[in-house]
Amino acid sequence: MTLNEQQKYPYRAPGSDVQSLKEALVYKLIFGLGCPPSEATKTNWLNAALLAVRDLAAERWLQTTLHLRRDHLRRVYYLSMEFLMGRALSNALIAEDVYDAMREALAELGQDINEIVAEEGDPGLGNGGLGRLAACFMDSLATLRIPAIGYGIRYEYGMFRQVIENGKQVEQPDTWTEQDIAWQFRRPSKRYTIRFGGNVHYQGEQCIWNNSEQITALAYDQIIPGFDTDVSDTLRLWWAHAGDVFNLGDFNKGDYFAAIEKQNTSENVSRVLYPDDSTTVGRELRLRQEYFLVSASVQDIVRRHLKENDDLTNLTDTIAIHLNDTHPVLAIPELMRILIDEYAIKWDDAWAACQKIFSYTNHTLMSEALESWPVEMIGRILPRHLQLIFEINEHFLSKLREQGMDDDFIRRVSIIDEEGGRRVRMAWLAVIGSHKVNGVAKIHSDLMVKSLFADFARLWPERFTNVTNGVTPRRWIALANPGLAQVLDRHIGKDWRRDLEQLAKLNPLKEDAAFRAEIRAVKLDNKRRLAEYIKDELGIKVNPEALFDVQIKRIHEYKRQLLNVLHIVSRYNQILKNPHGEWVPRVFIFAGKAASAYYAAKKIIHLINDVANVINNDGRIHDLIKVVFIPNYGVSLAQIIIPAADVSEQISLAGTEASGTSNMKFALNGALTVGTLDGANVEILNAVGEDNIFIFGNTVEQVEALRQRGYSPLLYLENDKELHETVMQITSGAFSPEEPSRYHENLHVFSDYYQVLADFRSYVEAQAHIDRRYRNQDKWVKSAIANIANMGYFSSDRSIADYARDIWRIQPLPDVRALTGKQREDGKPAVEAAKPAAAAPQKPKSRKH
Ligand code: 26V
Repeated sequence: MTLNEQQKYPYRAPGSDVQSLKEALVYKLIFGLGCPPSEATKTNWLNAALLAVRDLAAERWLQTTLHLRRDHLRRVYYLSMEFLMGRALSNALIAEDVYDAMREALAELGQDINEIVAEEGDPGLGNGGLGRLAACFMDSLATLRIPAIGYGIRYEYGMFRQVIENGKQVEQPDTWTEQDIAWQFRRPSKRYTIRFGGNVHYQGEQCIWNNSEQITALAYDQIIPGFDTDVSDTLRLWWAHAGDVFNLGDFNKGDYFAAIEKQNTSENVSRVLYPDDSTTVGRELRLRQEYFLVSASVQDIVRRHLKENDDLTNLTDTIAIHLNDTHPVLAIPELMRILIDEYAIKWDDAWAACQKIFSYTNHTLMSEALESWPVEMIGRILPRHLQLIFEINEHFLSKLREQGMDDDFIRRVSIIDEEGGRRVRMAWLAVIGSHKVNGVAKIHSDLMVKSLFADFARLWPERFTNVTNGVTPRRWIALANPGLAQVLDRHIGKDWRRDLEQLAKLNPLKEDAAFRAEIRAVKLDNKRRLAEYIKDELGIKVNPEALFDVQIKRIHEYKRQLLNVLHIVSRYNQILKNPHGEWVPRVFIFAGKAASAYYAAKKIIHLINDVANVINNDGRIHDLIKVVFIPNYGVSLAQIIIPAADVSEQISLAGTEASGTSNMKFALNGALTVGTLDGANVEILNAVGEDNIFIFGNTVEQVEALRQRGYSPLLYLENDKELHETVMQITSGAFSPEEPSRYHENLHVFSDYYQVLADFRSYVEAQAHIDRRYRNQDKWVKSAIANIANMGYFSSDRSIADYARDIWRIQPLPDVRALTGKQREDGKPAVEAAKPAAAAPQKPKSRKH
C-alpha cells in the first residue's frame, strides 16, 4: 500500500513466517469460516490456507492498482473465452515464496500440505491448449510486471468430468463452484447490463438500440500474483445474473413462474463451457456467451479509463485489447458502438482507435474450427452490431474497389461469406479490425499468411507476425517437478524461475556422470509417483523402470492417437512372434477428453481401452507392454504425468497442430519427443538438436502433395504386411470379441483424412530408434539433459515479452522495491524495457467532455 494510504487507514501487514501463518490459519478458520479448528475438514483447512495466502497477495494487488491509477499507465486487456488456471493454492504459495513456511505451519497444526493442496478442485474453464496458454500468459504478465487484466467467463459448469465405464467415456457435470473456493473476490458493485435482441432506429444522426432482453454481468476477481515481484494482475470472470429481469414484465404481471423461467434462461449465458475445440457450433447460446464476455469487458475497460482520465481522447494510449482467437471478436463492433452511439465519436476516428487498440491471435488453421455466424442470427440477437459489421465491411470493400481490386478478390475478403448461406466470418473481422495478427509457432504463422490469410497478407504484410507460444516454468517445473527444481537450484542457482535461458548452463553438465545420475534419480522418483497414482486410480501395476511413453491431450483425429494405437498393436504382434527379442519394456500412457458429440474421438478412447484390456491381460508378453488410459485429464493431472514421461508423443499430421504446448512442458522436464515437423516441434528440433529428438513422417509439403495427387490409404495397406495385419485385427474385432463389428467403419482406412497410414512405417522406425537409444541409458540421459538445457526459449515470459514489445507496445511497471532501495536478489531489471508507446493518433472527441 502507498505510504499515504497506510497513514490514513492504519492496518497491520500480514506476516509470512511460520508463526504468523499458523496464527493466520487459525484466525481464518474461526473468524473467516466460522469453524472450530478441532472440527475443521480438509476443505476448511484448504480455504483457511487460501485466505491466509490471499492476504499476502492482496496488499501488492491493491498497490498495483493504486499505482496504475495514479500514473495513468497503459494496460493490456486479454480477452479469452477460456482460462485453465489449475489449482490456486500451490501456485500462490510459490509466488509468495511461503511454500515451506506454510508446510511447517500446517504440520504444526497437524495437517499435511500435500493433502490440503490436493483437496482443491481444478476449475476446468477451458477445453485445452488455448485455455492453458491464457493461464500461462497471466502468470507471465504479472511476473514481468506488465499491468494486465484477463477477462473471461465464470462458467458454472466447466469442462465435464470424464469417467470411463466399460472402456467408454462417460461425461459427468463438473460442479466446481460447489467447493466454494476462497480465492476469488466477488465484486457485487462491478456490474454491467448486457442487452440482446430488439431493433434499431435513428433519431437524427443518433442510432437507438431498443433491446428486448437484458441481463446483468457480475464480476469475480482473482489475484494473479507475479512470481517474486511486487506486482499482481487480475483475472476478472463474469457471471450472468438475471437480477433486473425479475423486476420487469412477467413478474409485474404476476406471472411468477414465467419470471423464474426467464431468469433461468437468461442465466444460462454463463452456465456451461462449450466442450468442443474443433467444430463450429451454430448454437445461439455460444454467440450470446461471446457477446456477454465482450460487452461486460469493454464496458468495464471504458469505465476504468474514464475513472482515471478526463475523457476518451487518450484512449489508445491507455488500452491495448488482445483477442485470444476469434471468440471475443465482437469486442470490435462493441467498442465501435460505445464510441459512436454513446460518445458521439465520428466513424473514422472510432475506427482508427479500434485498429490501434485491438490485436488478434489465430490458434488454428483447420477450416472446421473457424467461426462464422449466420447473418440472420447476429441480426436477431445483436441487430446494432450487425449494422456496424456491415458498415465496417462496406468501408473496407469500397476502399479496395477504389484501388481497382477485382470482384473475385472482393468476394474472398468480404467479411460476409455470400456462399455459405450468408455468414459473418469472424476471423476476417478480427484481421480487418486489428493492427497485429499473430500465429503461435513459426510454421503456423508462415502457413497462416500463405493459406488462410493470403489475401489479407497481400494487402497488409506488416500486420502479420509470429509469437511462438511458451509455458510458465513456475507451474511446469517448480510446482510440477520439485525434484528437478532442487537439482537445478543446486547446480545453476535459482534464477531459472524467471530467466529460463539460465538452463543453458546445464549443457556442459551432460558429461558429468554424477549429474546424470541425479537427473535419472529424479525421473525415476517421478515415475514412481505416477505408478502409484495409476495403481490407486486404475488398479493397474506398472513398472517404474519401464519406458514411459505418453500422449496426453484432447482426443482428436488430427492429433492421431490412432497412429499411437497402431504402433502398440503392431509391437504386440512382433513381441508375440519374437518373444525373446531385445524388447524395451514400455508403459503407454494416454489421457484426454473427447468432445461429447465427437463420435470418432469417443471411439478412439474405447479402442485404447479395448487394446489395453487385451494386452495388459496377455501373460505371453510378460509385461513388456502395458497400456493405461488415465481418466479425467486436466491441469493437475498433467502436473503428475509430464514429469514422469520418458517419451513425449507429438504426432499430429504436419500442418494441423498450430503449436502445441505440452510438447514444450515435456521437453522442459526431460522427456524426448517423437514428433512430426508440425507446430512448435519444428522449433524444439532446432533448439535441442536432431540427435535429441525423434522426427518422423511427411512434411507439410509432402502431405499437401499427397492430397493433390489423390491420397490412397489402400496403397499403404497393400505394401506393408505388418500394417495390414494390425488394421485387420482391429477392424475384425480381435480387441472387441464381445462386439466384433465395433471398429468396422471406425478406422477410416478408406478415407484416412489425417494420413495415419502414410506415416505408419516411418513412425514405427522412429519407435525402434527410441528403443535402441533407451537401452543406452547414458546416452538417453544426455539427450534428456540436452532437452532441459535448451528449452529456455519456450518460457511464456519470452512469449509475453515479445507481445509486449511488438504487439501491445507496453512497458513493465517500474520496480517499486528497487526504487525504494529494496533491491532484487540479483540486481537485474525485470525485463528489457519495451519500446515506449507510439505517439497517439488523431484523438476521438468525447461527447461528455
Ligand atoms: C473452438 C471452439 C469452437 C466453438 C466451440 C468451442 C470452441 C473452443 C475452442 C476453439 C478453438 C480451439 C483452438 C485451439 O485450442 N487451438 C490450440 O491453441 C493452442 C495454443 O495456441 C495451440 O498450442 C494448439 O496447437 C492449438 O490446437
